[in-house]
Amino acid sequence: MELKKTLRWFGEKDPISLAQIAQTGAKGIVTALHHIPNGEVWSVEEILKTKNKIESHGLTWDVVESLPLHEDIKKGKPSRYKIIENYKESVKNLGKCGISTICYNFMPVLDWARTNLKYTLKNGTEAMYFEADLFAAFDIYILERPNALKDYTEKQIAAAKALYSELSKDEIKAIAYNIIVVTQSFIDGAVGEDEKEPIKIFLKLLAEYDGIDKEKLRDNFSYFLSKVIPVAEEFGVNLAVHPDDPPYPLLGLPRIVSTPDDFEWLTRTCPSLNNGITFCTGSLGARTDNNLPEIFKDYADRVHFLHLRSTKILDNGDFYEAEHLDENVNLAAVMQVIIEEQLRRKKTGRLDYNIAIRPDHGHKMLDDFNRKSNPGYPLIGRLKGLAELSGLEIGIKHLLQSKN
Ligand code: CS2
Ligand code: MN
Repeated sequence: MELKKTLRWFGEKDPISLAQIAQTGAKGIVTALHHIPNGEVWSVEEILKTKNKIESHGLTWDVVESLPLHEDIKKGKPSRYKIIENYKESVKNLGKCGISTICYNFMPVLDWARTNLKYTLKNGTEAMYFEADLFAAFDIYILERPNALKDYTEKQIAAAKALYSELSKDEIKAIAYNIIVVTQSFIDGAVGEDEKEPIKIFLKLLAEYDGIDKEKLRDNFSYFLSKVIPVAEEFGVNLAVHPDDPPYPLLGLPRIVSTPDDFEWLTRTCPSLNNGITFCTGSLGARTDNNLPEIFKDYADRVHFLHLRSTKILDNGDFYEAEHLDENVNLAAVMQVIIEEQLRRKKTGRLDYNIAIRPDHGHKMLDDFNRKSNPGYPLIGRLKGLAELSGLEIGIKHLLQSKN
């Protein structure tokens, strides 16, 4: 009885192939139909094409990441009706094809946010870094977001100003592009020719959330779940929301999947176990007040998928993605509660005890520098993470068995 080891594959455009992934020790694939525009139906035919391709490499398609949520759903626009109908159709089609776990997120405008995608660590590997003052400088001085000053302390504003004054034009552009293009590529893709255009588009996207506070966003989330979860139940599909990354509000946008209080709300608003969680330790671990093994235990029965990696938080509010078993997240403690949950599921006859895990992001290292990859998704760095997690699982299982 093993946890299902998976790696993410970004489809045909991913510079890393299924043939390469098949050699890493992963048995399963996490992917999406990236060629279908957000909001449109995933047909059985399209799902099966990808499923068959994956299976031809001796792998299985275990998790969809992501069946993305159109911004109109998060904003609660009237157009959400049709988009949610399409979402329900995709859920149904995935269920029919035997793909029963769907990861998605409910972060407005942004997905994960970092200021530096290539932070070099002492050993020469590269990690992704979030510099709090630089993010504030981006918000206040590069974006010039209206009302941005209200969201920072005087000390933060002074630090942001000092940082900004030292930046060259190229550096400013690079930071804006890192933050905007990376996050936006997860929304709609394209940015135009005009240099300033990404900033203009981005500000417009932010402005569309004027008047949408935490309560309103929760209402819109609740509405979505009330429509989709009954279909998920009927077709044996589990939805698994990914936590906010980082787990706190950014750019004046509310974030509602960050803390135990949020999970409590999520469970209360839609108690069905098909309304589940992607337990991402790297994201949740970017807050020191999130006790990960405790949160996991409280919501274990609705964790359908896991992203496992660590985060190193610095005193000044910065953080970076640490080695998988390192630093602020105690992955051994988390692995132990995962295994206990797996045993509990087995005992109580639940069929979904081989929970899928993936190493989430990885450091760029060694041969990764000779090969293209999406930010956070190099081959060797993730292979290393997967191997470490597999060893941890076997070690903890061995210890638990010898105790009993
Ligand atoms: C993912 C996120 O790449 C990642 O780190 O965790 O981009 C995203 O939030 C998830 O895919 C869920 O939609
Ligand atoms: Mn994650």
